[in-house]
Amino acid sequence: MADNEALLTLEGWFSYHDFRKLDWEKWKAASAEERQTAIEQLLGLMKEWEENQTAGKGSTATYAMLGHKADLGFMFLRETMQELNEIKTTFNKTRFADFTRSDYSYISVVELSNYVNNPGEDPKANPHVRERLYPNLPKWQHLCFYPMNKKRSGDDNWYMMTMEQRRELMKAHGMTGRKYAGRIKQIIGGSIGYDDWEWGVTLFANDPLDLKRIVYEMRFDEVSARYGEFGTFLVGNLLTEEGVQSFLEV
Ligand code: 76R
Repeated sequence: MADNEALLTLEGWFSYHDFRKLDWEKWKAASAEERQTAIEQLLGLMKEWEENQTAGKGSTATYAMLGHKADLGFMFLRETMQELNEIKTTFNKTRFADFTRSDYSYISVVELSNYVNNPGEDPKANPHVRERLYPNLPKWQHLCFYPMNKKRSGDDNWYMMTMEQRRELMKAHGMTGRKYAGRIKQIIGGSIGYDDWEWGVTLFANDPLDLKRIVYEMRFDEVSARYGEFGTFLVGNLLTEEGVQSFLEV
């Protein structure tokens, strides 16, 4: 048992965000037949990802990303890191992958921290906890992803505070979060040891303004105002299997 209570995190599925750019010039120069083969291979993969989700062994989200940072955004949740790498390799072996470049990716593991818990119960036996550790990613209209740290600078050092102080701040954070119940679904991936930031935050919403509202409102919570440091933000629109054909039609 860890001496440091903060280390008593719960981990669920491993997570891989893959943000890809499409080489439109190359895509448009390809023959219609080549493009169709590539599209079918992509749709084939999407079907496999769907089957994996139906089998309860993971979950996948596919989004068309806005702006210059990426064209496609995939979020994969799987039981092992091996599977995450197989997904990457299988993807890269398709014809479709030849038209894309992975421009940004993020590795983490779905995490629940130990700031709010019910002492005495086996957390993994609780269906609500399991739902959060092994979430079915919702097919909501928008996804937002950004990485973040908790500050370690001068007097504002998250890691030098007591568990009680951190618990207090996280409680207030949770209260703000709860106001968005049913409108925002958030997945927190712990990425210490795996990637360049400490957490990867994924938010899903049907109303894109809810993404802006929650992130803005949280900026006023002490834990974000004082200790939050944020990386690059990406936002996307849901890309369904039906949407793929028209997205890629030239
Ligand atoms: O799990 C819980 O519901 C308990 C409360 C809770 C914890 C412990 C909680 C609730 N979060 C927790 C942990 Mn969160 N969260 C973020 C962001 O942009 C920003 O300022 C922050 C980015 C959002 C938008 C968000 C949403 N949360 C964390 C952690 C780990 C911290 C650590 O361990 O030190 C991070 C980095 C983080 C960041 N959070 C909620 C939400 C929402 C919507 C909720 C309410 C969930 C619910 O009640 O269903």
